[in-house]
Amino acid sequence: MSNQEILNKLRDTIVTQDIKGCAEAAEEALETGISAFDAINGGLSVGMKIVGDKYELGELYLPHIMMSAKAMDAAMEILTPELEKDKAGEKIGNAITFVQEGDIHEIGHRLVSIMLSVNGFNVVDLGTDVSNEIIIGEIKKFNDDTVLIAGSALMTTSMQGQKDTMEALEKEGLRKSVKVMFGGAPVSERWIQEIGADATAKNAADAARIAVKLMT
Ligand code: HCB
Repeated sequence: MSNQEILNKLRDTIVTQDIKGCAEAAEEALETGISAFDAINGGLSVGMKIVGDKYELGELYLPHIMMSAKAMDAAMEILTPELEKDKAGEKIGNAITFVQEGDIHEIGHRLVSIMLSVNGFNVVDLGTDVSNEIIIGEIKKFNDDTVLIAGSALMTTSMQGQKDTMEALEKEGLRKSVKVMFGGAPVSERWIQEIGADATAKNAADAARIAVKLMT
């Protein structure tokens, strides 16, 4: 089987919610020499995008999406240790990652957290549904040392919380020491400018590249 066929298999097992098949395809990808990174970006993420589109068209329903997410988890369990093997030796800095309050979409957030960690960040992962009080509390633990925050929001409602985070940073006098990157499907460059954040990224690899740039 060619590399592209294996990537397609990863994609299709996400779309058809084939949890066991997805884990097997992840193993097969690694055995064939496909990097964990390519398996995620060229296979799993492509599948998840198709699932999202099908959900929007009413061709798939919530239970299907939940099963696709489980298939992604099964593959990520196999691929994550491989990503961590490529961890950069050089330490870039500290990063706090989270999903905004009210939002439990964690797949993209987890990918971003992993990619930051692999690229030299010491990552404090606060998980999903995180309030601004908790975010501010974590930032304060760094005592004015520069820290990157990388927040995700997948819904237009939770995206509003990013604006509140910016206001809280200003109010607490923390804005100067914090680099702010926000992402998630609804987040645009225009939104980033509107709320006065520093950057966004379309995927986890870009997020890591941009984060390194912001911190160096
Ligand atoms: Co969910 N859901 N969902 N969902 N869901 C979305 C997000 C909709 C767009 C689907 C739709 O209606 N078209 C929609 C939001 C609409 C809106 O507000 N505009 C939606 C809705 C409405 C809901 C519920 C309210 C449904 C309901 O209950 N009626 C509910 C919300 C619950 C809640 O959060 N309170 C819900 C639930 C679910 C699950 C649980 C079934 C499941 C999540 C499972 C999980 O995470 N464990 C789910 C999923 C999977 C999706 C879709 C299909 C895919 C999201 C995903 O994982 N994408 C999504 C449709 C879509 O996005 N097109 C749909 C794949 C990842 C890899 O992409 O964009 O998250 P990503 O991350 C990228 C990128 O954005 C960037 O890098 C990542 C990696 O490449 N990035 C960053 C992300 N964060 C970054 C941070 C940075 O600093 C920088 C870059």
